Amino acid sequence: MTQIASFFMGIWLSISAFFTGMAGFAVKTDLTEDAWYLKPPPADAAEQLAVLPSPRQIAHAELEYYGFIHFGMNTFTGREWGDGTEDPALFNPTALDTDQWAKAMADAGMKGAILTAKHHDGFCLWPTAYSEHSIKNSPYKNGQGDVVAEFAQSCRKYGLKFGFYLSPWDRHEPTYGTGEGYNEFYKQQLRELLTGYGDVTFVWLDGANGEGPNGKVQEYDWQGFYDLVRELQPGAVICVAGPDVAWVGNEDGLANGNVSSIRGNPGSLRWAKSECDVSIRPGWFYHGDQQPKSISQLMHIYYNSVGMNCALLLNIPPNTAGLFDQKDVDRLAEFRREIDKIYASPVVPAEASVPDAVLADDTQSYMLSDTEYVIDFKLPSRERLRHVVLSEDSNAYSERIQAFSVYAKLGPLYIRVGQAQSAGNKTIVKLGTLTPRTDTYRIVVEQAKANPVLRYVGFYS
Ligand code: FUL
Repeated sequence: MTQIASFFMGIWLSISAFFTGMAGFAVKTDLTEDAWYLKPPPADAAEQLAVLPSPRQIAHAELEYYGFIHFGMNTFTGREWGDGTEDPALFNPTALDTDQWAKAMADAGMKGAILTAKHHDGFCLWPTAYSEHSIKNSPYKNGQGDVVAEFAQSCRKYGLKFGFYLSPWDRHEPTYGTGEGYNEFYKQQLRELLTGYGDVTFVWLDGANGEGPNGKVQEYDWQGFYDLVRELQPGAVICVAGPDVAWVGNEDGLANGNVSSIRGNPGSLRWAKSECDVSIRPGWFYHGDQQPKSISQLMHIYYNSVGMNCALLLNIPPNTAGLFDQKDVDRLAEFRREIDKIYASPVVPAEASVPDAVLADDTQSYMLSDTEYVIDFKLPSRERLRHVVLSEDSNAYSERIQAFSVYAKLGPLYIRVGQAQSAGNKTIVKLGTLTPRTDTYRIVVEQAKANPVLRYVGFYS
């Protein structure tokens, strides 16, 4: 039996490139036979299953797609990393309008936004009491301005969750590299941002790190920073150099394969969904000679982030006027329209081998029994589906599915038209362009840590 199975597996693999690069032929008609398709769970499955998201991580996962704003001294010097010696007088946006940013992001379908309150050059967009290197010594509003406050208010107005980036690496601050002295300074700044601007949803702690101007390297009191965030904004997630949300590992916005939210090594596993950060332009900061990414690049990013159980953090850099470039606003709107197309035509199966609970995108879920890893769906009519969306009830049962495939039935054959690894909170399977028009689809769970608990299976034509 095993030999026959691997023979057919070989056929799948060799023909797969013809269909989608992911798809392939299965010439068996009964995939349940001996469950030969099923791979064993990993050795540490039990430990992994005990790892669950916290309430703040659950709330964060629902946001899916949110904005990043890199704005500050670099906008005016044309650099990506300032060295901290810049004159605050250079910061002078002439038409700054944070409502324009927030409206563009909300219209784009984003659910939140994160502003660089301080980048590595140390220049602060709020009038901090702890440094002179800030907006209060700039011509903007004659030193009376506070971009963090304006932005937080615009986020509230347009229904966006608000967050800030406070670079731990500070190339201006003289105490940087002194240890305790800088840690206290940093905590004071954190405290100002955590207490002065209403609800904070994201605290984004960047991992880039270098020497201070004095040649010293700072030893951060990370735990002290985290404790302060927990004390003052218990609902906020601490991202990247923090415990709640992990960096996907590149700045291209690409997960490159479904990513599990369970991280770390056996014995010290923890939950942290990956976040894919990327800028709509080549730079994080605005440079007039750069152009926004194309729609096909952005859609590739969407499928490789939101579609792969990750969050998407898309940066839009305001220009020296203090506005989003109209080209970026238009591209964001176009991106929204393309994303909406994925979900525009749901097809609810007329019959399914699992209860209806999984066919509705709500909070009900269903645990597959040992004999239900092959799930059959009959659509009301023949359709050439374009996407299948699969969500596990990972909030309550952790992530269980590690590999699954989607098949379309053509005559007696089941053709594999899509494939994914861990499903998690949300996986979008983009089906092959040669998917046949049929009313019979099948999902096969090929590997799981324990019986999968499905929250939603959605079909879209
Ligand atoms: C990096 C920084 O060095 C970049 O300037 C940018 O802020 C990016 C999001 O994170 O580590």
